[in-house]
Amino acid sequence: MPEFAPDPPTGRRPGELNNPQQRRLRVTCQYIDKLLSDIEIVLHAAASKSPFPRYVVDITPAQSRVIEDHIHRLRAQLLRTLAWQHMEPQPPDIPATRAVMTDLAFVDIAIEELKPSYMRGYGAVPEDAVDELNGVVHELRSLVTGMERYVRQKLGSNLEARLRKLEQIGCDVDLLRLMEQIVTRQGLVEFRSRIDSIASRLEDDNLEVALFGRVSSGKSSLLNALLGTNVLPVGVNPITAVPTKLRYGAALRAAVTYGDGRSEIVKVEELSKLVTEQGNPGNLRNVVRAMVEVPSPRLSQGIVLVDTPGLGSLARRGGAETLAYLPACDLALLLIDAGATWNDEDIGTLRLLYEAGIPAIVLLSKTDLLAEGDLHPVVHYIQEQLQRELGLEMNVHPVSSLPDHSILLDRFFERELLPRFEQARKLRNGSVARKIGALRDSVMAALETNLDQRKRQGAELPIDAHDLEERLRHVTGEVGEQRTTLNHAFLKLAETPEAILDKVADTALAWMRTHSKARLTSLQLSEWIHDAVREELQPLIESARNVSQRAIDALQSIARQMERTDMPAQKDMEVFLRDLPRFELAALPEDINASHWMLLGDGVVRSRIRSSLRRGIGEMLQQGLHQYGHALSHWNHQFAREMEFLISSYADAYRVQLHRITGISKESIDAPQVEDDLARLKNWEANENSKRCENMDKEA
Ligand SMILES: Nc1nc2c(ncn2[C@@H]2O[C@H](COP(=O)(O)OP(=O)(O)OP(=O)(O)O)[C@@H](O)[C@H]2O)c(=O)[nH]1
Ligand SMILES: [Mg+2]
Repeated sequence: MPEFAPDPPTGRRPGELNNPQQRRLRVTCQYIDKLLSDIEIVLHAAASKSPFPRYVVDITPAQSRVIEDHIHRLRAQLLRTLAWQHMEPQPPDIPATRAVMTDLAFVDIAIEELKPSYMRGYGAVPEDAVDELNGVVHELRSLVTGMERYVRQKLGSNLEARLRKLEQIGCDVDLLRLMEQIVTRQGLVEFRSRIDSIASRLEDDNLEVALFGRVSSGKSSLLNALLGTNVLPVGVNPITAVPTKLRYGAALRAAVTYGDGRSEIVKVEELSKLVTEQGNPGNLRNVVRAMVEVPSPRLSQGIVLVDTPGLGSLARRGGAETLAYLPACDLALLLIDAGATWNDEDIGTLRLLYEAGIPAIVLLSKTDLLAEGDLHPVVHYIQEQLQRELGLEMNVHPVSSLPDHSILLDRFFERELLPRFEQARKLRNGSVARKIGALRDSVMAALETNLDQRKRQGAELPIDAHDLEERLRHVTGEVGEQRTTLNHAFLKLAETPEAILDKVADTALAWMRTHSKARLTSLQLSEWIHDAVREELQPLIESARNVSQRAIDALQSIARQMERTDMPAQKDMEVFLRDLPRFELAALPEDINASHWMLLGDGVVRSRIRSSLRRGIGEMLQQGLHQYGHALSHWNHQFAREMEFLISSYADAYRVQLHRITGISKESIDAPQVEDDLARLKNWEANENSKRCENMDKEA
């Protein structure tokens, strides 16, 4: 080494490049590697199943191998190049799942831009193509959503873990697990969402028991007494303004959900500020639901009790759209106040429950208020009324929330509620078992068609596959578009306080003229305002129900034509429609005294009523409606998501089966494996029975 050679800068080894130069070297190597990967994609094009190939394959497999050997050498040299500068390739830092999700998000955007509203940029879309185009969009989208779901749920490992957990708590999931394995092995992805939803049903073994009854009938007090708590606010004035669920938890805890979908844990002492009419007048804070966890042994078996705001005058009116306001529940308790006179609201609520197919138990509350000998005649009278008005033969159970009368409540819980709860659980298990059975039938049908495919091709088709496919597309499109249509309508409703004022002024005028009265009380006005909002909402809810009903009808008819047993039921949809938020005005409007207008013409009186209302509550109405619009929009989002999932979980499976039958989808199959899987499904029951007998023998 020459004597005066300068020292290299601190830390630098001989022959080493500076940092930017090293970075450049690394980036270039990475870039070259990426281009090599592109070449690999080109080489593999011949083997790819893509229906949109980019390359004309002019390379033989042997040539392809030689090129790959070259790539291999080039990559080895890239590594040597880095090693020369004492560097290594950096480890990857993007999770593959995130990359897949990002690409799927772009796929989703691309699909969205096929919608008629975007297509119009290229010229008018023919009227007769609009529905089908929407159908095309939503068919594609449902597949992307299914894929996203799968990736998000940890690529199916999640489902396995869930099934294991279910097994630990004593669920019989063997058949479901076998189907999951077969579906994965045979690439029958169209069944995954249904396996998933059956697993969710099994996991959610809670059964909801909701308390109904007029304002102040004692619902909240009864729940407190039943659970040995005082967490629910009670009082003589209308109290409960937000449906509140009580479920088991190791410690007392409360959470609320707002109209915009946000949830938060709140202090138990603060609950009353959020869920009561006094603490949160007109529900200005826009709470849509509350949940309290209570450490009561009575809840530990999975009973969830639901405290509800009374249906009030809604119940008297009835009608299909009122059903939407009912909280989703498996069993209802209707409280009739022994201290009040019996009225047709109680009948109305029972009728609503009956129409919604919710089994109900009738309770006579506050029986401590009755004199000794009065209990029996009162119970008898109510039973008679139920028989006369509804034709229902029902027992009425006396209860009281006072501690001295706790025996009544205990007896009711043990002898009535628990058995009914068990019965409801059995019903639910039966329905899940039927769903699993139907799924097994359709997985078998899919496997059989795959085996039979060659035979079927060219053979006479027993059904008009083209027509069925078109109908499926129509259903998927209509349900998929519903979310947007409803959302627009809800937000529009929220921005039209003027239309509500118009309606109320009309009603008020008509009432004044027919009753020759000049005073409009604040209670009357408030009720008319609520009615007007509901009337605006009603056709929207009706149309949502109609679209959903039509879709389910269509799927059922398609399933029958395809001789399938797996199909959605109308009941599946009714549950999604429930829990519609209710509109509440923050305060009562003032009375209107119209005595000196009475002699004026209708037009003038109407416009005076209107301006007086607008002065008094215009701003409040506007604000209330605005919030209501958001709560509705959030509800719609949830409803649409569940509905789309339900529809696509069936429609996808039907569609794929049609493709199989017509030979459009040509799956390369491992025939012996398919036969084996098919045999295992076919012999499932026989095997199960013999296993059970063996076990019984062993036990004996
Ligand atoms: N004597 C007697 N009073 C009761 C009983 N249960 C409730 N009350 C009283 O009835 C009133 C109303 O009770 P709540 O439990 O708030 O009634 P609610 O049905 O929840 O009322 P809302 O939430 O307004 O619909 C309160 O003043 C209670 O103290 C009972 O069993 N016996
Ligand atoms: Mg209450």
